[in-house]
Amino acid sequence: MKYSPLQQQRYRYKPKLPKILQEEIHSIVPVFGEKTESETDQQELKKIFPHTYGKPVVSFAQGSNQEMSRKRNIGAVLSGGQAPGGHNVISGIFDALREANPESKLFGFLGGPSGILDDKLLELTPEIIDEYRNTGGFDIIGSGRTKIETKEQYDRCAEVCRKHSIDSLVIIGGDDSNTNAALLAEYFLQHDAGISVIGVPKTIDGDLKNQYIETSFGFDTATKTYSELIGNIQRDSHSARKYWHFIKLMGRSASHICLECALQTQPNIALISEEVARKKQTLHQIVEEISQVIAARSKAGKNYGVVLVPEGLIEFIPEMGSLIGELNDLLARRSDEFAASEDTVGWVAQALAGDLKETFSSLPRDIQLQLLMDRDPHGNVQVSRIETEKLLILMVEKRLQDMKQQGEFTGSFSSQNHFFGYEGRCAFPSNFDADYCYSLGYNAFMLISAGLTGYISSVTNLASPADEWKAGGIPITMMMNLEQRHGTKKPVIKKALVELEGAPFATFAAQRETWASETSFVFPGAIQYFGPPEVCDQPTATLKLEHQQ
Ligand code: FBP
Repeated sequence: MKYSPLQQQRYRYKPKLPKILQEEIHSIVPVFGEKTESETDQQELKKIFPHTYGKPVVSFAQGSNQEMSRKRNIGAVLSGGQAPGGHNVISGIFDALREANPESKLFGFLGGPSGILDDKLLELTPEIIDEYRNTGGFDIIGSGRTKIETKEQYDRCAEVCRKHSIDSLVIIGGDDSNTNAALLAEYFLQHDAGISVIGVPKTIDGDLKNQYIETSFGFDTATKTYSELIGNIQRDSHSARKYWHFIKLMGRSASHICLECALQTQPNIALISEEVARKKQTLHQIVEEISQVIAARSKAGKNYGVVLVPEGLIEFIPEMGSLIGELNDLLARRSDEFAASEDTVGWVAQALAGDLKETFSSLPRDIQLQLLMDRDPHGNVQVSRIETEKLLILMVEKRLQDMKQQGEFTGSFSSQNHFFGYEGRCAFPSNFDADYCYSLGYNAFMLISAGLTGYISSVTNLASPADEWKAGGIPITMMMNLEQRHGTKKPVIKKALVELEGAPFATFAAQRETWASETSFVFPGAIQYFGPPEVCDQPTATLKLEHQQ
């Protein structure tokens, strides 16, 4: 294997830990706080989680801890989409585990949660761990989107863990994976399996967050990577002055990524799905707003600009959301007929009725086909595969032609489309993510050694230097509510969408008119790993603004 000079340097980087976790590991004890409650549905959740609901918040303090030395075997699983820093979560668990007892072992289940069910695992040795420290990607053990949610699957997990004497599982995933981690923890307790389950908050989307999970890991690096690329495109656009760039940014549902990138780069337009939903904006209204900005800039001689489009937008536009909901249902209900049809678009168009039929039929054929592509394991349409940015370009082009005929637009409109998603998910983690992930992993071990299960690793006070971060954990049930899924009410972790009353959105909203008419582009440049802290160790604008609130 040939290592780039950067990779060789990153191997030498020593991630920072919160002060308390810098203590000799046998001198750290858990401190239990108040009992917890979920925000809503307390009684129902108590019934679903009789053993794990209401447990206290935990933090750590100095004290002698003999329990720490117990020999343990831990299994780690990476679940869902890649996010920069996953390897550091694993190295954090490994280092803590070995410091506590050099005979303890860490196993990695291969290819995500299915690795447990298929009994595919790898013992992670110091040599393997060292090869992945501070690097991006999940390739140390791979990831996957298999859901573990049935009684048979839970029993199989227990059987495989017992076979390898694994006493604890660390599930590194997003809201769905952590929901399933909580259900598994409860099941293991109910059935005396003797296996604890700890979650770690992962997702570049940034939508797994609350008071105790200030950000999910990977969001920092991914948004800095996209912002670098957006900044570069803005500079190109400002130099050539001939293109409008429409850039779709990843984020399955929430617009946190788009908002953070807008705060970092100050584009002419950034759409925020949550605002579109709140204002019940139609696709035509969105197109009208974009076209008006283009026409106004054109009058000032500026036939160029940048528009940021969040990946999840399509589902937040009311008529498109209804259409997608109906398509999800239709394709699940009449899957055989759909599969047998030669003209899938035609079959769907005749199966829809009223406004939904009209909306579907008005879309370009490529978009119609993209809306019909395979659903993910949760039954959701795969928004990363829908070319919303191209749809907007086509509609804006058409609207500008109409405006031209009416003399409302006299300039030119040439466009380029981009999608930034996979470019950011496996980047070398920023110093922030390298430190945060290592701390989350190290801390996950601390929760295991405190005898806890059904908890998620929590590292807070993240807008301050790492030394001042606080380590602890909260029961996953605390973050849950009941939601309607496939006709039944299910316990799930509430997805954190962009808060329109929050400081990040307010800061953006206060400046966007200026950004639209003037050219206020900011060029953040590439992530820096070595150099002054004000360049290398800054958290996201979202985190900073949320901490100022
Ligand atoms: P997670 O929620 O699993 O972290 O993944 C989020 C995400 O990166 C979304 O932003 C995107 O829509 C999706 O994964 C893409 O999934 P895939 O990698 O399967 O194409």
